[in-house]
Amino acid sequence: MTLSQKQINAFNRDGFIIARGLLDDVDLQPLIDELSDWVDARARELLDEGEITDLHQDQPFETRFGLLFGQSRRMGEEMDIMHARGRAMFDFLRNPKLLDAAQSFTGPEIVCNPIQHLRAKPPERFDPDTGPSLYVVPWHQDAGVMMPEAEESNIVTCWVPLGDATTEMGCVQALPGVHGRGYLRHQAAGGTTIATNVMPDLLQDVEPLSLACSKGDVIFLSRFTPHRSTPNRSDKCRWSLDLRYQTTGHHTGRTAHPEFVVRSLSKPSTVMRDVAEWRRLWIDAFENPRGSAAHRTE
Ligand SMILES: O=C(O)CCC(=O)C(=O)O
Repeated sequence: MTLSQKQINAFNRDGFIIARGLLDDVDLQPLIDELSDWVDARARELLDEGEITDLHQDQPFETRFGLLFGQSRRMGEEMDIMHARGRAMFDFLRNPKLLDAAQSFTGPEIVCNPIQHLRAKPPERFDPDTGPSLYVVPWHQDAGVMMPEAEESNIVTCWVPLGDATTEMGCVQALPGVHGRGYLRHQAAGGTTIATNVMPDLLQDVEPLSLACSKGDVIFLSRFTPHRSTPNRSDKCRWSLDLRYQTTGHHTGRTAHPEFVVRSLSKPSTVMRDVAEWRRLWIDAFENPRGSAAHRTE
């Protein structure tokens, strides 16, 4: 189902919307099962290496990763879409409900943009670092993590919780209405791209909104909407995907990594349906680096 005109108007006004109940367990459970298997296999590797001592195999999806991460931060290594390259993940990237909604912004020719992440934000007690990380992200616009060539590209961010993502769990926060100011200058920080953030003096006049979600909700964000996320003060992990879809033919902002066509009205044969081909594209990008994955800091 495409989004309603009311939802599109709200997106245009605020720079984001939460599409409540867009997805259900049929959409999410295959992915959760695949990720549970990934976590289990990784935990067994780390147990064999003597990195962890307790597999916590009876713990549910919501709590197991945090308990493992608390024993070794190496649990989080390579736990991302482009490294795990699972079949259920590939299928989810092409989920028709998600694409129908994204189509409201991109039109019917849709590419899956390669800037995408899986995040399992652990409870803060297992991740006591206070600095920016993949899990606690400073204020930024997605335009700030793209090459400047993508400034005109029609790219929408879809933030998909795989369970509840409450304020206590460190949900996304956004600044309403600021997307209308266009690209705001960003700065690099801490020597890591994870910390790219909007110059603080550009953001002082707007009150942040917490975008708390229930499982099944999806947040759509403009690439110019400043957003961040806060530490997870609960006992559960805050699992989420952040995906981006765009109009086919527009610059992706990340030429080092592969995009692929997920929907096409005019050329249906260009749609990628083969998980092996998707995996091959990512492996090739890592083994034969080219193009740019740089963030934007001017
Ligand atoms: O998931 C988060 O905590 C932050 C996500 C984010 O910053 C993004 O999707 O650009």
